[in-house]
Amino acid sequence: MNVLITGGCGFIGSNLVKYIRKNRPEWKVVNLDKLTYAGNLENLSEFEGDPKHVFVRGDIGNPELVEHLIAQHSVDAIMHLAAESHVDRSILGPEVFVATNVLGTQRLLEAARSRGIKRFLMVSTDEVYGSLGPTGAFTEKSPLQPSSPYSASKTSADLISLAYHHTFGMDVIVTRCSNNYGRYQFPEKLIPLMVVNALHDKPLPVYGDGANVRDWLHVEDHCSALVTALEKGKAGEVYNIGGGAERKNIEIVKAILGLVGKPESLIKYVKDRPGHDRRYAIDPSKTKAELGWSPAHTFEAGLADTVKWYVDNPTWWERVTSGAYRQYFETQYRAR
Ligand code: NAD
Ligand code: TDX
Repeated sequence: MNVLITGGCGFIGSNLVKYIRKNRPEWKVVNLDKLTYAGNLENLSEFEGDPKHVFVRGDIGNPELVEHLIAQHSVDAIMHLAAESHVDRSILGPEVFVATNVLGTQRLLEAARSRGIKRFLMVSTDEVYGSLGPTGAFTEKSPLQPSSPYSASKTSADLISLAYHHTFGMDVIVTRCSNNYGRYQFPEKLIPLMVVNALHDKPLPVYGDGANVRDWLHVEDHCSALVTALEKGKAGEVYNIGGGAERKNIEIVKAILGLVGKPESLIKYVKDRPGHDRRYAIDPSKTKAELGWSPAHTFEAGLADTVKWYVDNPTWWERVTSGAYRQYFETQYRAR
């Protein structure tokens, strides 16, 4: 199997490349990534010189490049992860979210269609469903009610992908996953931001009353679900992916402080995120029943392992926060 992964240098993408190289060593991975601020090729430095990992810097919205890569590497399937992914950034500047997540996805689909790609896996999000009240969980049949420019752009990408199945008969699968956590997450998202701030004795900014709920999934469990969906999913179907670990933000922030041994006086309640979704909870029973997938990590153990990784790897996040990680592509990769 030759698989084109888009966004393979981001948080989930780099974990997915590692997961595939380890668990599907016979697969060839072509990693197409634009290396925006969120793309870090250094995450994959262990694969320098590995013929089964081909990195190409480029834009998903460049059909000539995508078509060329599909032909050159006899690509069988596409796993589409590239996106602008941060809700707060989408509030500050929505345009790039539409350009990449909506138009970029449509152009990628079109390039895939023109080259007869056998399977297209669209990595969507639980945020397409909008916000829940205190009870219940999203199923694949829940109405789509996105709130932020980010989630509206992901909903558009999700639906245009399904339209390529219904209209053109393309073999498309959509996965909708809950909040991921784990190694290599950019320190703008809740968990790594709080760890890094706590280690610097800086305030931990909690939006609103801190009682918003997210449903957490270890990134490695997401990767195993994506590979399972690619292998066993049915064309035109949507699969929810979640870890059954609902937590209030404030509970997570306090747990992180406990793990790094810092005082709760660092917590600072700040102005709420505009349009802040109150609660997400995913019902993954269809995915479990039809694909035979289940998560391997518990939240408490996974969080402790993740926090330890950030504590043990200050060089990784210092290079990310200082911007030094950008030099890696120039010196290690482009030079060759
Ligand atoms: P990320 O921001 O860490 O990584 C995104 C990657 O996409 C980066 O490497 C970036 O350089 C690349 N990219 C951006 N624009 C590009 C373009 N035009 N062409 C090529 N590459 C481009 O994101 P993530 O957290 O790893 O999320 C990956 C995917 O999973 C996204 O589609 C996101 O919507 C989805 N998702 C994320 C979560 C989560 O909790 N992080 C949950 C559910 C779904
Ligand atoms: O500084 C902060 N303070 C805070 O209280 C940050 C960065 C976040 N929060 C809150 C907002 C959310 O309720 O924590 C929660 C999680 O925030 P994020 O890490 O920004 O994630 P979220 O907005 O839930 O979106 C994530 O999950 C779904 C990913 O970023 C998306 O890409 C994915 O689709």
